[in-house]
Amino acid sequence: MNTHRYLFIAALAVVSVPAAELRLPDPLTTTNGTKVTSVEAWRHIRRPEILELFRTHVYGRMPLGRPDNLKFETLENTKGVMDGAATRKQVMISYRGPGGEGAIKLVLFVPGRVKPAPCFLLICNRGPTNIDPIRTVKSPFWPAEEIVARGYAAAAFLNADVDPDRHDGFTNGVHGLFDPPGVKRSPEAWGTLAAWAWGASRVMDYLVTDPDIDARRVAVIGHSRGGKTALWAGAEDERFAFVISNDSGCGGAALARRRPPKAETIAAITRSFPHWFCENYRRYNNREDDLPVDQHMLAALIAPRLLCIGSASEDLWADPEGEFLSGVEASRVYQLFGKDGLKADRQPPPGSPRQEGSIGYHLRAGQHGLTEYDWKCYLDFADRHLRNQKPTSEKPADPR
Ligand code: GTR
Repeated sequence: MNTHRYLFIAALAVVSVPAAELRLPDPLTTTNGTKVTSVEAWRHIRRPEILELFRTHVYGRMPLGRPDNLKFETLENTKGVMDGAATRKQVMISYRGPGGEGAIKLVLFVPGRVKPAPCFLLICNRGPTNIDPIRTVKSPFWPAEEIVARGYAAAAFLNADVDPDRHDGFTNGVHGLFDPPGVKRSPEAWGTLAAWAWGASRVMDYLVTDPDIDARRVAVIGHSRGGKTALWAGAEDERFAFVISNDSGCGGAALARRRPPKAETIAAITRSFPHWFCENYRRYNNREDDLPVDQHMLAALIAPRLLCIGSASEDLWADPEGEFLSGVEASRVYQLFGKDGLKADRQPPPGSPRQEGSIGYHLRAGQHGLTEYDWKCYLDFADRHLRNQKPTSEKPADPR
């Protein structure tokens, strides 16, 4: 190898692809090259096309929506918890497939003074103690007391109830229940992130039946692998009015094409977590430019609904700037709806959240995590944009 070529490769290895040279696919040009200039064309042509591309190449296709046999069983309904501020409910959401039965246990605190209440649904990927219903442990990962004090219901479930976070050849969790037995998996079959997103939609199926909840104002929130899941849940299920991606990184909000030196890449993530995505995704290992989508198009699938992207300054593995740029690039789709997306052309410094438009962004000083500060940003954003979204008596339809 000659020296020039060597230097060129060395330079590539330490600098991410500059924004102007990213050659991102255009959310507003259809696969056959037509420009999308109306909400109708977005809704009926380009949005379904992008959704299908993400199913085929990234997350895989869910084999079913709401199972006919979905059941809700209220295990507990206790008024006057949290010093009288809330009612605690625990609900078992169960389903059956050819491979057996499964269930998600939902923990829900409803504020006594707001009915029906808007709700934050946390996809918890950090074990049961973080969503302790009894509140012996009050984890900053789920500050249920603060959420309730702000007038929102706090709901949470464990991702592992839906599908354990282990690569076992897709035999456990909902894959084992619903995937046709004895049939070779398609390269587009759903991975574990899609399974968790499916679980979030089943929780939504319950929330629309609970008169204490205003199902038109439900936020879905997740951290890291949970943040990737929240984005995909919001893309697949438009009943979520607000989607929150906290430090979601690669396969979440971060642009795959940027490849900054310390960030996770498609090759790295499909090596460490082969079960998260569909099999096709690994075809783009070190070939990000060939992907027909990038993650700003996932953010765009949330339009015109509310979206918050949170990053942490030392969380280079998640590429904070790439997460920010997704929000910026998705904004053009919000503009099509006559809305501001993310009102910032430069990544704001730590501690200066941008919350003016329908896409919020904040950079927190510090490391990877979902902290009280992150929650404060999301609750502030909700106070500004979600709280006054008119509650209606009409329930949103199940998209499937
Ligand atoms: C990391 C993984 C990330 C992120 C994170 C998490 O190990 O590489 O993509 O999802 O785990 O979920 O905390």
